[in-house]
Amino acid sequence: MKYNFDEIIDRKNTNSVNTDGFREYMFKGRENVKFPYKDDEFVRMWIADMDFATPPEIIEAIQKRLNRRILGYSQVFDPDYYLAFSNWTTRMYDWTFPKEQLVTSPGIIPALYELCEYICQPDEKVLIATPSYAYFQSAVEFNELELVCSKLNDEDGHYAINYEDFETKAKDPKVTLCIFCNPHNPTGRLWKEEELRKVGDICLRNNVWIISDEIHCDLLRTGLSHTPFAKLFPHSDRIITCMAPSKTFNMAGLMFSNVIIPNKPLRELWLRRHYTFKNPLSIAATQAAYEHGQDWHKELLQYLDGNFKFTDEFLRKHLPEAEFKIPEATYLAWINIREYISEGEDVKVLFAAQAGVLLEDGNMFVDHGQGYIRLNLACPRAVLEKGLQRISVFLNSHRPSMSV
Ligand code: LCS
Repeated sequence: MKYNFDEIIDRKNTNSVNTDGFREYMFKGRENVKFPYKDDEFVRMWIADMDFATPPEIIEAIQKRLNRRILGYSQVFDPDYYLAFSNWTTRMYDWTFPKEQLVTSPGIIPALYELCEYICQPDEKVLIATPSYAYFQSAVEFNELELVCSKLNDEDGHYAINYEDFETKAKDPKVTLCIFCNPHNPTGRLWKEEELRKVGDICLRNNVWIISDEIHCDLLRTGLSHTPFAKLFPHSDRIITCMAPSKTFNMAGLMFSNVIIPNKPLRELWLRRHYTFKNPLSIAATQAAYEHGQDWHKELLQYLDGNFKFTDEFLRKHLPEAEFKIPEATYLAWINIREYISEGEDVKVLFAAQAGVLLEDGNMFVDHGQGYIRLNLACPRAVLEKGLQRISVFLNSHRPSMSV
């Protein structure tokens, strides 16, 4: 390996949410909870960023831009930015899009907030599939729109769309937008073409716009490939694609994402309303990621494959009643621990207090996540091993019958 994913990097005192902000972010309102661990004694497997260094090619590009010494108002003017990104999408997904359809945003979350406002009228509803990344709900409710949830079928840990339920909900004339996570956080499903086609047909037939949030689309198990939703419906202008370098290259703090809006009036509304200036370091970094990040990305996927294999073997051996399938996408492990935990237990606090592990409780994913935990596996193997060991020691001594 050219890059060292085993390196343990100190993130303390870097204003990182992961290390410096977890108390405020995870335990807001529970300030009285005391943990028998110091901040840097926790194993952190919660928020979805990685404990690996951002690729050196990106750091160098930022340094090069810094050497130009002036950091004034900036936007993307260089046509090479579009070329870099569209070459990436062509190489990775055999898909591209016209240059004029590309806008950028300081993140996909802010884009979701804006797009809900621009697409929906005040009394309309937005359809999502649950469990779901919680910010989908926040974007909808912030805009005072109604959230409509279609539960994914959980067939022994394999998640699938319940088309009948999805269509019934999409048929409601007040449902005008679907926010669809492709691939899916938290379950890690990489939707097949036929699944996307069915969902797309239902939405478009019922005049429902689609925002396809594809932020996890580069984080697949080796050998698998991602299908952009919009690729399957080239004649529709009602599918908006969100992609970003933030998850792929561990640069979420640079706040720079791509939004592809084929519909002209919507794009013009976006351009009129959206704050136009960009961080010059983020532009340089993102362009470098798409131009020079390929080797690092390949090795990252291999390392993640190894972390998933390790986790799978570990769970089979030490927590045989946990249900887990290596996901097709994301660096997140969605694990059913119903056999070990009682309903109503404060899972996040329990793991922090008794195992010294920071993780996400399935209940944080809008609906339909009860009994699950989500672990972020994008960390050095030694950290992963430590985290899993702590989890297994804790769960094996904490049967539901023994809980208070
Ligand atoms: N969309 C999805 C599906 C995500 O999973 C995340 C981050 C974002 C958007 C955030 O986009 P940004 O605004 O950073 O461009 N997911 C996280 C998660 O599951 N835990 O921590 C972050």
